[in-house]
Amino acid sequence: MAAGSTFGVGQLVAGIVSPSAAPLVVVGDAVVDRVPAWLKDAAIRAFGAHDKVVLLATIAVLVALLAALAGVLARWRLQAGVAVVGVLGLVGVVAAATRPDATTFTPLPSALGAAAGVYALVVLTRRLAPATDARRRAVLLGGTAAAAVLTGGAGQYLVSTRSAEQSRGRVVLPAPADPAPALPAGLDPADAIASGLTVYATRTADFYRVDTALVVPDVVAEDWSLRIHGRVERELVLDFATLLARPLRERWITLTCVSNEVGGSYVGNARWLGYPLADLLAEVGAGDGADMLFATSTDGFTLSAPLAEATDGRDAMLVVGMNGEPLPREHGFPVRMVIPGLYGYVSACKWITDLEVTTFAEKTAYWTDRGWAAKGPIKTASRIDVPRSFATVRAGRVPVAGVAWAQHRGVSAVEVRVDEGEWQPAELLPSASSDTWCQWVFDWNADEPGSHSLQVRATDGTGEPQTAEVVAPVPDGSSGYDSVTVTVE
Ligand SMILES: Nc1nc2c(c(=O)[nH]1)N[C@H]1C(S)=C(S)[C@@H](COP(=O)(O)O)O[C@H]1N2
Ligand SMILES: [Mo]
Repeated sequence: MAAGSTFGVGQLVAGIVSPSAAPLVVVGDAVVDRVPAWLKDAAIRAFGAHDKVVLLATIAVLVALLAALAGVLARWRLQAGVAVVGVLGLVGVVAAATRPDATTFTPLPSALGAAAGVYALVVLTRRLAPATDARRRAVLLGGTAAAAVLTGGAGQYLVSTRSAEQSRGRVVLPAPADPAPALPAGLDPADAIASGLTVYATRTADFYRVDTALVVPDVVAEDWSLRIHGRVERELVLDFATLLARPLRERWITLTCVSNEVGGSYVGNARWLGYPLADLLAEVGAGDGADMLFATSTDGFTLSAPLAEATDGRDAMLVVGMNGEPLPREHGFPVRMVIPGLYGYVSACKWITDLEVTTFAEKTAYWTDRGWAAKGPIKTASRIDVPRSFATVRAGRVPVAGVAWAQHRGVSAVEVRVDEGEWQPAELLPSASSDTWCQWVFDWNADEPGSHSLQVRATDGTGEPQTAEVVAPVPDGSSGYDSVTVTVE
């Protein structure tokens, strides 16, 4: 009963403080962070997507056993029982205080929950002397249980209204002060799309997702804030309402992952609504020898973005909207970064909560510590979508089509060659800006039956052709020509 009170009160306080501060959740997260990699891998192998549920259930069973022990001990010596509940509370408090996103309030649910547990244990032990009559016993135990269920239920209700999904439902994005340009005519030619060409504007539901988060971070917009500090003249703490009240800019920008293989699908184009990073950095007086923005997300992920690219006039933004809607949770709700021209791992911090103006000499970020380059400009790339590799096509005119990107430099030409022959120009379709990919189409006169290879290459806006050098994604992005093999009948 005392343990029940602990969780009831803990949940209620978590409902007020923050859902992720609930005692069971902080302990679970702390365990996930501390278990050795081999055990983590074994758990994922054994339980798959249920690993988190199994972990929480295991902790709950352990706590229930310890609670029973505390109850038995308390009958013998009250202090011994109190000590067990106290130690449990302390474990919760320490776990809470050491979360990467901990605030002064994070340990509160565990601390107040433990206090309630100790109080219940003391009162129940004193009043439930062996001679207590059955009615009085029932009233005391029933009352404690009801109080635990009521506080826990109220806490659960508060937690649900404070979940990120509910918070997202409450967000009303303002109209952009500086809207995205209308898309040019001639995109998405119907016949090429029908045969498999990627659409220019990626649907949000189809947008690739890459991150290190085991579970999507649950960030409530009303609780969110971003601290901008480091080599600045004045620190700034920005909350969500203040950010939305600023004049926002909307732009089409194509995101690409550094781990995208040649011909791969970790690339997508969306309409992002946000506030210019350059304006924010000017406001705080960023400088003092800084050359890097060190961004941290609520779940502890970090990235290093070169300051030069964030402030050179391109549409580097603190983003709140994607395709006319609040950011989806898995794409960083409530706020993420986007910098055109840089791979996501050095520019697109989701669930961002801290931005330090610093130097590459002073700090290294998550992926750099794991062998990836500290800076990640996007390499010029092109991809063949149609025909699919190993397709069989009828002899005659065969439509070939795909996409090409060289964000911020733009794509000036796309060429196709058949069986490593002469490069022939493809038709480049228009795009919103040099910060997005563009579609291309090529009419192949396939008159020779048999197996043929098709290759593509793009030239960027500076006139530099895409490199033929075949390299794997590690450490700074893949390169080489995309190719497909088709059979002409
Ligand atoms: N917090 C956080 N932000 C992150 C990452 C991450 O693991 N955690 N991954 C980055 C990488 S590698 C890429 S490619 C982009 C992908 O953004 P998307 O999932 O919205 O497509 O997010 C970037 N931002
Ligand atoms: Mo990435």
